[in-house]
Amino acid sequence: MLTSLLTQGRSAAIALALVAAATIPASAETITVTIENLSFNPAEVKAKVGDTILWVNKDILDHTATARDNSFDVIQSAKSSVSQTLTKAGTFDYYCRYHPNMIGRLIVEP
Ligand SMILES: [Cu+2]
Repeated sequence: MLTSLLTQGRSAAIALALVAAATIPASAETITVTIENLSFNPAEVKAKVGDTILWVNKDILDHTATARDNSFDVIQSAKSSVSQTLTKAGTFDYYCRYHPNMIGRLIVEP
């Protein structure tokens, strides 16, 4: 069925896309925070509960994203990525336990 729809050309494809957009609920997003040269970029992120933060550590050092209120403590090994699914709403200031002047903020809406 999909193949036959695709062969009906561009207008059918656009109609299919519009139907999909109307019927599929907004899904969780993945937001990338890159760590490079001992800083989080972007340093402030707005997200929603259910979204995922993909921490991409480009440094040759391990880092952490540690919430000041201890809500989370994500260890970011050197030259690797780690995912964190957001489960709690709030404004979370975080820092790196190894380099405490590395700071950032996650604003998580319900
Ligand atoms: Cu660090």
